[in-house]
Amino acid sequence: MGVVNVTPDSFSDGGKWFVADAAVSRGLELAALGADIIDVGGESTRPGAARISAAEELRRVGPVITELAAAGLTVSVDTMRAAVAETALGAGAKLVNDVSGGLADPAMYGLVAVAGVPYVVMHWRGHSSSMQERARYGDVVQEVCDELRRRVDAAVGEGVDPSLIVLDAGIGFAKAAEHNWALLASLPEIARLGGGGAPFPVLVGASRKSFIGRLLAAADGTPRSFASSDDATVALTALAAAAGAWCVRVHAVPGNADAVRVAAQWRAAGAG
Ligand code: PMM
Repeated sequence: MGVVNVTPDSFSDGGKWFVADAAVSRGLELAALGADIIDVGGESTRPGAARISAAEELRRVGPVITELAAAGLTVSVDTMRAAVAETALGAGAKLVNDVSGGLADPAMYGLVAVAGVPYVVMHWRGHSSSMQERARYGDVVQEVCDELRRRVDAAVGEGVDPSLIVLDAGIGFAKAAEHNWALLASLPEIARLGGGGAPFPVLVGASRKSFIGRLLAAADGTPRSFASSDDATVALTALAAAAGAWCVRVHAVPGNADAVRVAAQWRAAGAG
């Protein structure tokens, strides 16, 4: 999954694709480079970010989704708002990626249930303005699994088809670095929500996040820049895909697409 943030201020690529034409070109480029899905978002979720209106969100993503879908790409909409998701699906999006897992908008599950599209349920504890205060866990893997289970049960209770649910541990969302690493090392457990049932597909969104920059910090403690952490993102992609991740959400596609193919071969050889 290649990321197109139509925002002035995202984590890692803020501002670059804020103009619709640039965003469309970027989406086409990411698809040509090997992304199977293009994830288009209009609302920044960087820590501390303030919300924008639904009208502004739609103004940003609507034309981009329309054009990318018309070009034949598989588009997902990265939104917490049912109204934005509904318009995006009408414009040709095929998947809803909800970083709030349905918590931000009570109308989301009903919309997804009727639309019958794949739905990414991400672990989330509140809006970006205050999320890092909520990065408190005893056993982070268990708590994330329990909280995701509650979201899945609520979604299914409102008619969402469980076979269309994709889980995401929400790397960087109300998480400190140690929480991110613990969750990444527990993808098979997260897929089964800490229990023994059938696994859900899992999406991993670790690309260019600040815990990678901190791991790779210079000797004086200066974190590695976002754009210079792409090799490390590729390493994470290989590990996540080898652990069974269904999808990785990334900003730079080529190395990650290669890593996914290597991991698929690795798994196939092991299974044989
Ligand atoms: N991260 C961001 C935005 N959307 N969606 C999912 N499912 N998972 C994520 O981890 C995720 C997301 C924020 O990252 P960016 O601003 O660097 O794109």
